[in-house]
Amino acid sequence: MPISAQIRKVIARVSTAGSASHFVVSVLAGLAGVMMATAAQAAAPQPWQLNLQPPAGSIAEMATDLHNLLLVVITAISLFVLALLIYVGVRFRASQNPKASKTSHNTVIEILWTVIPVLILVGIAVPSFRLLYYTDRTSDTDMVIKVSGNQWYWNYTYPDEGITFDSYMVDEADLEPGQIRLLSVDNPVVVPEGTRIKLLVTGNDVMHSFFVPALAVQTYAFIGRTNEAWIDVPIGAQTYYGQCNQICGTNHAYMPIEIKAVSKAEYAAWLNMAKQEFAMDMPVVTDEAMKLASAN
Ligand SMILES: [Cu+2]
Repeated sequence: MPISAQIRKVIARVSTAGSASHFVVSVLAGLAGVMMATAAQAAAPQPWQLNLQPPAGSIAEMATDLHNLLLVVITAISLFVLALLIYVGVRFRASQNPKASKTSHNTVIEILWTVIPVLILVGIAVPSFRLLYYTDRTSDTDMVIKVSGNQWYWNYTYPDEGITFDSYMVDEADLEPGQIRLLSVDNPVVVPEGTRIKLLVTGNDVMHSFFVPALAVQTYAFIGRTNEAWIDVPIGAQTYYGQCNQICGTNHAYMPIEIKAVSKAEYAAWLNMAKQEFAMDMPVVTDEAMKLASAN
């Protein structure tokens, strides 16, 4: 069942609980509305956007599901605590309780307020760890892209294809129709649709962070260290935008990420062009068995 349908179901259930929950219903309905509205947009931030960007691929879908589950849990807990506070405030107000109770212990309640939160946390840990280990599994990928953070641009290397290129933000004055201010770049990362891609993320100077919200990937880029991550690019021509997510100096805001998912045929055509334009200096091992994607 899609998440929006799940939320509607929760709303329907809450609605039957009575008019006291009217406010919660409005808030949840609003959130569901925003989620459905954003679901049709591009993989870029929208003006006045609430909630996450529409998820693309299995990782982002799992992350969004976890986020929505936690939203329900945290809303329920907050409302429960609020209700308790209002109850004790009214029930035990000074005018009705001139002689205050001296009660300081209640074993049953103390056990309950320890055990129930523990059970909630264990319940949350299950989907949370499932997602964590799923994002960690980088062996089952089709291709490899090495991402290097620099002050203030990204460099992308396709080791198996023998290409490498820098990717700079397009200045506002040079924007062409269809390009997005602060997000479009001169050389986007072009990838074939429906592909699982291993990312090897590193840095050449200070700390950066490779962050593409719609694909639910965020990996730090350190000098002298290579972090592995993977993205599950779904079927469909789509451009995914991201930004450096670690303050890295004056132009931190001006080193966006643009990942362009295209059809396999378009990718092949781009690769032909890229092999001319972005060829690496070093000789490359092209033997199928030596592909990095197959190395675990
Ligand atoms: Cu940065």
